[in-house]
Amino acid sequence: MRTDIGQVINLADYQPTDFVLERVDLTFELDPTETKVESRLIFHRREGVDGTAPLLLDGDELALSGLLFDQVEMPPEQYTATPESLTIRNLPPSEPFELTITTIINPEANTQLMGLYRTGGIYCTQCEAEGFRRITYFPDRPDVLAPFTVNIIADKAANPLLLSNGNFLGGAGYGEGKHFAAWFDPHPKPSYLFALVAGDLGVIEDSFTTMNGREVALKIYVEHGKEPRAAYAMDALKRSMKWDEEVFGREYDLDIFMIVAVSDFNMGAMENKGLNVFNDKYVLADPETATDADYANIEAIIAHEYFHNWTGNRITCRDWFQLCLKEGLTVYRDHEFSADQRSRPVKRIAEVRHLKSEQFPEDGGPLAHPVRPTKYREINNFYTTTVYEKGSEVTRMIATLLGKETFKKGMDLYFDRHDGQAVTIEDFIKCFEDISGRDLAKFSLWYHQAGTPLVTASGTYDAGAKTFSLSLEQMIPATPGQTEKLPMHIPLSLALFAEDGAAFAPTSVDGAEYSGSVLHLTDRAQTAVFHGIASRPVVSINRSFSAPINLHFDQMPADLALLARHESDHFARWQAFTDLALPNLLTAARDAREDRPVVVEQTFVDTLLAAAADESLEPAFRAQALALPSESDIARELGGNNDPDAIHAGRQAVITQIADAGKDVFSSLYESMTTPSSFTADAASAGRRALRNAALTYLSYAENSPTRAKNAFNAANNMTDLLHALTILAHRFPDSEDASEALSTFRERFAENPLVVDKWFSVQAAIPGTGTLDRVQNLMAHPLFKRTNPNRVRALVGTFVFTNPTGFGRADGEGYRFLAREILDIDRRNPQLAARILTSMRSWRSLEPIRADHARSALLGIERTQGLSTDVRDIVERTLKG
Ligand code: B3K
Ligand code: ZN
Repeated sequence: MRTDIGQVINLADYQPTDFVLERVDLTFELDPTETKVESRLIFHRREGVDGTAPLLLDGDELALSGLLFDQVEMPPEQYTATPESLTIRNLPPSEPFELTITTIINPEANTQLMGLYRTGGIYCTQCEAEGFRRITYFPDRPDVLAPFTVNIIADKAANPLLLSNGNFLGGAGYGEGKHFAAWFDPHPKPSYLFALVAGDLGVIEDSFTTMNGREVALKIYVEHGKEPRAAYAMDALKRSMKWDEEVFGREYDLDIFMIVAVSDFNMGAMENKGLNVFNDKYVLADPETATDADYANIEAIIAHEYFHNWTGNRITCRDWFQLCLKEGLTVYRDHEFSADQRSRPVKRIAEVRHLKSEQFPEDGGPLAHPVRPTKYREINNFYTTTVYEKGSEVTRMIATLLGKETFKKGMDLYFDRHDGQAVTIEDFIKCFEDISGRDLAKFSLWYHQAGTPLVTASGTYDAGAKTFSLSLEQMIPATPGQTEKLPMHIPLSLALFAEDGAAFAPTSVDGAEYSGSVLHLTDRAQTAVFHGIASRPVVSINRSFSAPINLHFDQMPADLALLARHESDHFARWQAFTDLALPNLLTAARDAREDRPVVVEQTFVDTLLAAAADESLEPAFRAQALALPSESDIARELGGNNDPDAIHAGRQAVITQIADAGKDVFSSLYESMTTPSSFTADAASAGRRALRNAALTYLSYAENSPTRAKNAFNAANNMTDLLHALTILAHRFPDSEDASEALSTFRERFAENPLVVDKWFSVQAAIPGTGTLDRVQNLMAHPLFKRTNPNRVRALVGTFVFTNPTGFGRADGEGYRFLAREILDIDRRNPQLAARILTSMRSWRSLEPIRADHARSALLGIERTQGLSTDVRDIVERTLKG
């Protein structure tokens, strides 16, 4: 493991390699502890490069066990091998040459889960970002592309399956008890897209006929016995393939597409060419074990990895600074896919909720960085919500600015112009500038300036002139390393409504470009004047969340109530509910802190209950309106000196008042929002379940009794309902007999199913209140807890530190000290996982002083520890400094 302080890599230092890699030919002789890797590489020196420059190859914890030059052993004085690099001198000035590099690696001992490792008897790889260098010495960077041939030799009985990227060339027996398989991937690819899987797995098979009539074999490999649970993933895959043809004109390009599900995986999934490797959490589903949210995630992640085939694999990143080129764009594509498969406004609401709860705190804290960063110490720490989700929002803004059709033409140009290349954000933007003729310089700043812009708006109506003037001002907060910010091009989707809810059509607009109902804010301050407005309008700004900004716009509750009832954009309706809810929640938190009674505004309660009962609205939308901003949303809006206990108490009081006022509405929803007894995972049924469960939550407050949730738990015939009832019992009535009984029943019923056991841990880790820390510590000693399984660690430790502000953020600081101890323990095995969990401290500065002090001490304790991984060292230092 790399435990140095990590060298800083700067975008400005980018240089192409001195040598061009022409071909890669790998042979693996698999063995649990001594796998032999023979890599034959054909290189030639790049034209114009100094004829004496050495060849530098990357390594990580490697030992060289053989090196041939054009099949002849290389004299030791010609090279230097260390665990981190192989440097070869005196190479030919221009003609191609072949190197054969042999390394021996130990997959069993690889607990970092980077490179080649073994999980549950399965060999599998994870190479992005820099894992390939843990397999063999290689120019391990995304701008080195070559076709790969892969030969795999392994014990036949233990590994009937030998898989790699590309098309299958053939296989045969190979000596006693062994066999081999050969794969060829004709599409030049960087090493991070390499994959190998070997072992004994079950499979489900299907096929897809592409738009040009080519047959593609589809295979999803899972543990034996779990095959039926991969059916939904297969269906999602076929829908993704079709959608990418219809919407982006992209066709698949190999004879076979494979997905392998494994249970020990550091993230969600990986888009290796033709051989995606997945965390089994995002493949396996059936009604008994998966929630509606699980189904939606599976659909989205299957699509995401598949879409990478064009945005990431065919066109890849020149260097890791360009990560958002593939990630932001591919998230945008998977968001659009899910919106088309489900309800567009409900999907948009969920996306914005996620963006605000995860990315906004990152952008407003010490770990803030631009969508395209300019320096890093550990690239794995930049697979962030900023790169992914804000990166997706930036892509969405291009579509909003240019309009769907021009955006599509720009994408076509990008695919045509750059297929087979490793490119930059500038290359991407240039395609849209060329196709639209628009100057996107001010827009491009979205990639380079960190921080969530604050747009302040105020409006005045002139009845005599029939004009409405809207003044807008943008401010981008200072972030680490960036104090001065320039104004950016912000597309604000905007509409004006009359008292009766009808939209005004302005006769003209000056002061700002307003086209296709998008107002273009390009200067620091601008006033747009809308002419021909017959009466005082109610303004809806940033409809569909057209720009990822914070908006300060003082609107009267009555105006918000009008938008909540009449906005044709349902996202904006939901935004109006949120804008009505937030001041109530903020006031409640302040009142709770001062021991004052909490009183909720009547307009808010009435509007919310009217929407809950409004049958013209889809149930999923109503469920979203009823799910109030979370405790961390409230903390973010309060902005500083935060007391998690007061925020929690205030929010609970608000919920109780809504529940009391709406008891009848909620019981009738609970009765009426039933679904057929045979479960279907479609969005409409999921929406009905979501609304019914929201009603159940409110009823648990109104009735202040576990009985209804207990009955719901006993009656549930699917995981969504079962888990919801369990959550109410555990979170609302943690000390009740009913809660402990339900938790034991749940554990006993699902003890053999690891993904459901994860849910059992998560529910308990999220129980509000100071007692949960003890519970979490006891659970860590439970026989079902597995420290080596990232899903399990995330389910217990991750849920606790990320989603439980009152439990984790205890006033005595015990939660922060617990985290510090766990980080050091996890870091010894799996630095990436440790670093990710440590980002839960990103908002420590906005805590009240006593908690902030405890948090700082815990962070300092980590920082002072010797032998930290580069991953954890980077996060802890930035968290303390920024
Ligand atoms: N590209 C991978 C993520 C790799 C993370 C490496 N630390 C999955 C994805 O975004 O599709
Ligand atoms: Zn991705």
